[in-house]
Amino acid sequence: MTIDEPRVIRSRDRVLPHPSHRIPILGDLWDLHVTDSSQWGMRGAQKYGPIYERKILGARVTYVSGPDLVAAVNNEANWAKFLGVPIRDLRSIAGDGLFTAHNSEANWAKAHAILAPAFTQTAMRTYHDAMVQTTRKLLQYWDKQGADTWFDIPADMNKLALEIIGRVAFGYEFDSFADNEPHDLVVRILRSMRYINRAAYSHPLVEATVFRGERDQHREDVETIHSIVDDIVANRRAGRSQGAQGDLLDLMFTTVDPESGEGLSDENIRNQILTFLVAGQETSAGVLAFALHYLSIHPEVANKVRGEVEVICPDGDLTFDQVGKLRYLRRVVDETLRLWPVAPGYFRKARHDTMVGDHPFEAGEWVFIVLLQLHRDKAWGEDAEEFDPDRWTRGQRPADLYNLYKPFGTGMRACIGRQFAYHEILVVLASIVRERDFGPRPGYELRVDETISLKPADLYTTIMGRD
Ligand code: MNH
Repeated sequence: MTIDEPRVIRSRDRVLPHPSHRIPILGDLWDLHVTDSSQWGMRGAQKYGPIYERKILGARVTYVSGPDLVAAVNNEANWAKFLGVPIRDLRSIAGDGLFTAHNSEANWAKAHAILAPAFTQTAMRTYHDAMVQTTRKLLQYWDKQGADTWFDIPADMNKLALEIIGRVAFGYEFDSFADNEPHDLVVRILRSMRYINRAAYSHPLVEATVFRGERDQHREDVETIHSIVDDIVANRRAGRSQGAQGDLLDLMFTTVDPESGEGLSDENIRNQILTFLVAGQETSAGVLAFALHYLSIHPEVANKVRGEVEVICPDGDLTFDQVGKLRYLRRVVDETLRLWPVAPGYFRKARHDTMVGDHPFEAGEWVFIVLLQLHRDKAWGEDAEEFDPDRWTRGQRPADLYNLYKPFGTGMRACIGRQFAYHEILVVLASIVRERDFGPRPGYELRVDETISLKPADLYTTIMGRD
C-alpha cells in the first residue's frame, strides 16, 4: 500500500517548454516583442504548447492557453486577478478606478457596489437613445465625405465609441465628428496608452535616456488628463442644483455604497471616468472595426445581417427591445470577439500554493491567459481560424464553451461593461449595415495593432449609401 504524501509545491520544480537558446541573465529577452506582445504570446503558444514560459531578466512569464489549464487558473478559490505590467502602468491614468484597482483596495468594492446597477441589461434602456443618436451623427459625418473616399474605419469607430461613452458617462460631447483636430483629452489618452504599452517591459534607465522625450511627454499628458477631468467633475459638482443629468457621473455623486454607507470621493470619481474612457472606448471601437472588416470581406454575412435587421426593424430607429432580437448579428459579434478578443488576455495570481495541471505554482506567482490562443484552441474544430458566425448555432458550438470563451475576463473582476458593449455594438452595426454598403480595399490583408487592446491596422473601406 502506498501512502499519498502531501506534495510540496516548489516553483523551482516547475519545468515548462520555453524558447531554445536561453541565454544567461537576459534569458529569453532576445525574443521579446514589445509592440505586438499578445500576438507574440499566441505564436508562442502555437510553438510551445498550452502552457509555456519566457524568462525575461530573471522573471518567469508563464503563458496559459489550454482550456483545462485556463479553467484551473480561472478558479477563484485558487487564483485572483493580477495587475500585470501594462495594466499596472495604466494606474498613472486611471488610479484606483475599477479596472486598475488592486483586489485589496477598499475603493474597488465600494465603486463596484455603486456602479454595478448602472451596467445591468435593463440599465441599457437609459443609454439606448444616446447610442442611436450618436450613430446617426457618424452616418451624417460619412455622408459629408466624397464617394471615392477610403474611410479610416478604426479611427471613425474610435470617434463613435468616444462620443457614446462621453455622453453616457458624464454628459460630454467631444465633437469628434466636426472637421477639427481630435479633442486634446483624446490625443493625450491615446498617446499615453501607446507609451505605456511600449514602455511596459522597459527599464527606467532606458526610459530616462533613450526615451526621455517620450517619457516627459507622457508625464505631461497624465497631468493634463487629470486636470481636464477634474474640471469636468468640479463643474458638475458646482452646478448640480440644476438637476439630474441621468448619467454615470450623477449616479456617482448621489449613490452610496450600501456596505459602508459612503459615497465616492471626487478623486475616485475622476478615476472612474478615466476608467470608462480607457476601458470602454478602445475596446468597443476595436470590436466594431474588426466586425466591419469581416462584414466587408463576407458580403453574404452582411446581407444576412441586413435581412435580419429589416425584418426586426422595418422602419424608424431601432428600439431597445429590438436589439435583443438581433440573434444573427449577435453571432457575428461573438465570432469577431472569438478571433480578436480586443482585450487579448488577462493576468492571474495564485492565492496560495497550487497546481495547474501537473505544474506547481507558489503563492503569489502569476500567469498570463492568452485569450487569442484559447479562442483558437483545437476544441473549436479544424476551422478555428476561419470567421464563421454559424458556428455559434446550437449543435455546432463546442460543448464546454464556458472554458473556451472569455473575452470579458473571469470571476468577480470580469468586465462590468459587457452588456454595455454588446448593446452599443449591436445598435451601431445594425444601423450601419442597414443603411450603408461597404467594400474592402483590394488586396488588404488583416494586420493587427496593439495598444494594450487590439485593433485592425490600416483598415480602409469604401462606404456607400443604400436606398
Ligand atoms: Mn471591459 C474589465 C474586456 C468593454 C469597463 N474588460 C475587463 C476585463 C476584460 C474586459 C477582459 C477584465 C480584465 C482583467 O481581468 O484584468 N471590456 C472588455 C471587452 C470589451 C469591454 C472585450 C468590449 C467588447 N469594458 C467595456 C466597456 C466598459 C468596460 C464598454 C465601460 C463602459 N471593463 C470595464 C471595467 C473593468 C473591465 C470598469 C474592470 C472591472 C472590475 O475589475 O471590477
